[in-house]
Amino acid sequence: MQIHHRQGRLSVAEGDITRFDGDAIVNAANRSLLGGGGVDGAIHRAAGPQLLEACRELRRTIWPDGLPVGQVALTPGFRLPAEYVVHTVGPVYAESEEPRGQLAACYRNALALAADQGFTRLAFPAISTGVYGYPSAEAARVVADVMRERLPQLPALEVTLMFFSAADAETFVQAAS
Ligand code: AR6
Repeated sequence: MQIHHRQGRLSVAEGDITRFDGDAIVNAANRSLLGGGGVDGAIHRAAGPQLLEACRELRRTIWPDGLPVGQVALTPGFRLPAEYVVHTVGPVYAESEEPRGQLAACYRNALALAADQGFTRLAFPAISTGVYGYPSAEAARVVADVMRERLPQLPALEVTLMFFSAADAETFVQAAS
């Protein structure tokens, strides 16, 4: 399934983000950057062990205390079809005092990094809506607002929101429209 919005520059798709063949995919990581379950685990498995090594290097060099919530870090995609991975850390919904601002920061910072790098095709998973417990419909409204705000300023970028199930994609479309 693929639903196009905003002159075709924002697509809502259902599928496995590790199969996305574009400039970059976004990873819903954790602060350690050293892998985990969910989409993070799937991305590490598909990219191969060099991804973990690259993440360890980020910890050694730029982020010794881990990646703060809402920030982004770039690695190659290694064995993934996507050339790069933009790692970010979403808020844990129940523990965050400003989940909305933090979730929006993940999307804004990933878009800004992609634009800086000259990427034209970028895919996001539904950050924080799995283990981190962010309600899907609420997250959808945050994501839609960020896209409405930022995509007009980033004319070269095509964004795909990749949902793991049709139900999640449908929730997004309902909540965002
Ligand atoms: N492709 C696309 N979406 C996926 C895939 C996939 N292959 N696998 C899962 N999803 P989650 P979070 C969806 O839990 O809530 C990890 O352990 C999933 O259905 O992966 O940000 C990290 O290391 C859900 O809608 O990320 C962190 O510790 C969405 O991706 C923690 O989980 C996000 O679910 C981060 O939790």
